[in-house]
Amino acid sequence: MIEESMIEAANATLEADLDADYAGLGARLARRGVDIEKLTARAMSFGVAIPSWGTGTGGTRFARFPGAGEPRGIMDKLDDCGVIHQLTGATPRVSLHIPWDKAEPALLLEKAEQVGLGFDAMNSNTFQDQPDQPKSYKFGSLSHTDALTRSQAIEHNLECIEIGEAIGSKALTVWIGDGSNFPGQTSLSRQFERYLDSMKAIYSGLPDDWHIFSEHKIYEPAFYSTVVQDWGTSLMTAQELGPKAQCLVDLGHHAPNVNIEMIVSRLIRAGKLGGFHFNDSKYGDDDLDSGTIEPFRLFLVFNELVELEDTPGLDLAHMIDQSHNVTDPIESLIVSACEIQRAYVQASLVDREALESYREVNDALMAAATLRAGFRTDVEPILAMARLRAGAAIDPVACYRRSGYRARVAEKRPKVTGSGGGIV
Ligand code: LRH
Ligand code: MN
Ligand code: MN
Repeated sequence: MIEESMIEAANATLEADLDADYAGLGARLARRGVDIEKLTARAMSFGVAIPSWGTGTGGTRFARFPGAGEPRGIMDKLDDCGVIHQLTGATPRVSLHIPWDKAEPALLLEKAEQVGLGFDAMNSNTFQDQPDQPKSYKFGSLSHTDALTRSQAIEHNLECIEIGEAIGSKALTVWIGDGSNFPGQTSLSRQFERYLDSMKAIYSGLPDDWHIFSEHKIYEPAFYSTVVQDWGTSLMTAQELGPKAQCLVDLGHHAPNVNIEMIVSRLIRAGKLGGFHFNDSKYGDDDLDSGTIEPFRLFLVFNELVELEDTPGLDLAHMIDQSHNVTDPIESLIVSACEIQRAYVQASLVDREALESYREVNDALMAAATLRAGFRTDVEPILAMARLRAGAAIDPVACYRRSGYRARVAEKRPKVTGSGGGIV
């Protein structure tokens, strides 16, 4: 972890400027009838979970170029996540992926407590084969034609729930790579039936206070058809399973230009939105840092969330799901967490009464302008003040660089050489 005194010293050099910026923004917002303190309180209450798998350098199917001090396993990953939360104050939980992060639950809990973190949704993995696994997932997992392969995948998901229960998680996210690469390769209808039956078996093992999230993705690794390819299939699944089943929206899992904020709105209407995997993309499931390509789209998603935040039962799991190829993953995750929090605060300062009144009289121009006014407001002083008040860093990336954390862990963690593709 980073020394508290180091964060305090870094903040001390920036605090006077921040106070001035905060006062200036506060005065400007007051003229718009907005109380800056309310926004800062909202920023401080916001949290997004870090994906354990995001702390290592990712890769493409062509190559992976690891950096210095790559985490050796889940304990190192939790250390890195602890640093991210220390500096941002916005990432209080970690989402684990099994079996990548498999460890003794007592040790996971001990480490999490030591670094000040909790656990968010568990993720199962039936999109890869593990060395000691009897049945292969080459031709599918929960929807496989072979009953024994399906049972193996079901058992794995039940094991994820068991580990999750022991560490205080309350949800399981299921994403499968099942599908087909050739027209005719599989029965689109029977494959989906098999998937539903398997999901029902997992659902029946779900504790009462848990949720199961179905995560859709348009394509990849299957390139002709994917079993859970869109929110329609995901919603159908969640509705068929029952009240503990909900849909998870990964921002990168849609065709280009799809109106994701509208999907969000529809899923909330159905009472079936469970959570997010935030990331950004240009072409496909690029897993780029949140808010770096289409910040306006991220804002529009949060605009729906804020507009509908009083919907009874709405309790979302906000998680990041990124892959970092050319940056230090800790820095990318810090920046992403701040960008997601930024979109939330920007959406929170939209004048909803004015927006509604323009909508009522079909004043499209002023409605759009009212919305954009939120997006165009530079809320950085609010985010920085929220961090300062939480004991985090005013400028988290600068503080992280100055701390020398990466160099320090690189001394302990063996150098990893580049290899072929893969996401872990
Ligand atoms: C699939 C996905 C899913 C996996 C993760 C590693 O593309 O988004 O959430 O669990 O990536
Ligand atoms: Mn995802
Ligand atoms: Mn993905």
